Amino acid sequence: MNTRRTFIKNSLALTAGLGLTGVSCAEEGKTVRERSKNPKVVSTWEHGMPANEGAWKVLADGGSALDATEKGVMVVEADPMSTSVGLGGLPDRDGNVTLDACIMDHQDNAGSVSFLQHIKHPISVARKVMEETPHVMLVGDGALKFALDQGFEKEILLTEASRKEWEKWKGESNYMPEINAENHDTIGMICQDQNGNLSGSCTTSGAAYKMYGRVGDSPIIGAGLFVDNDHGAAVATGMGELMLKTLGSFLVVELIRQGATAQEACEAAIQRIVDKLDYKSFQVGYLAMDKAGNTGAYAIHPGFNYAEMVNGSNRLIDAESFLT
Ligand code: SD4
Repeated sequence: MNTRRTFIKNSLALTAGLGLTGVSCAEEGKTVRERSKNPKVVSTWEHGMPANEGAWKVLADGGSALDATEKGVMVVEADPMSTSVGLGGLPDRDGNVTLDACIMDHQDNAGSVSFLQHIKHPISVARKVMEETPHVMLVGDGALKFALDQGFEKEILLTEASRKEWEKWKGESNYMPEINAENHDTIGMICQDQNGNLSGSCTTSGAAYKMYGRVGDSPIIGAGLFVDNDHGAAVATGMGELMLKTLGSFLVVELIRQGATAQEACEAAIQRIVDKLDYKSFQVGYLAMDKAGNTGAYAIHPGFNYAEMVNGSNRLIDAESFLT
């Protein structure tokens, strides 16, 4: 029987498994963390640096974590030089740029779009899905129709540079996603505002040269992003199939909820992949923040980094990894 008593017992077993000792507990198995009210933003990869600056403008003005996390990743979506997100994203194997994005606020609201074409800011469409529809997720033509109805403009997202890369790829047509491709992959961002609220966003053009219709982890709530304002938030980057099979971002936040630090939770979620899946040829990176503003990050391979901005100061930090 699945009783609360069983749950607490399981939580304690998990907590013990993580080696969590010496934490203060208001209730068995629960770590007590004070909510931080010092705004903070973290986001994946080097392109997180300009994205954080975008988010910071909102946070420094006393804006919400939700507005900040949308505005922050929009900087990268609009950058044609970033070939893994929005405009200029590398296409699928048939030459279509198809985008995935999701957003989650501090009240457990979520919105997502997937397999969306022709719209430069999928994150803003995801937010509209969250705020203007009774649904969480719209895909493909339905997502495009909704975006156009909402006043978004149809644009050509395949840049000349990305088209040339695709033409080159077609020579061999070998689908083998690169580890840490150009050091910018999906952008995932977590913001905390002056009220201590957490929100997160995740946006990508997905794996370059994927099959037409392929959807990764990034638009899937719990895989590419999860926010639980009472405990913490997590985002993922890398080979989406691995996060989908382990529901990685949810797992990270759930472990934080059960008492792990953000760092321990990211490490445990990578360990889950290592224990169960063929991981050696693929990169996955998790980035997490708990409600006290503590961050954690961990990857399978070296090379994953993230940008952290607090008190107006932005810096790039190398994450640790399972393989060295
Ligand atoms: C995805 N996590 O769609 C994203 C980005 C990616 O290789 O594919 N990177 O899986």
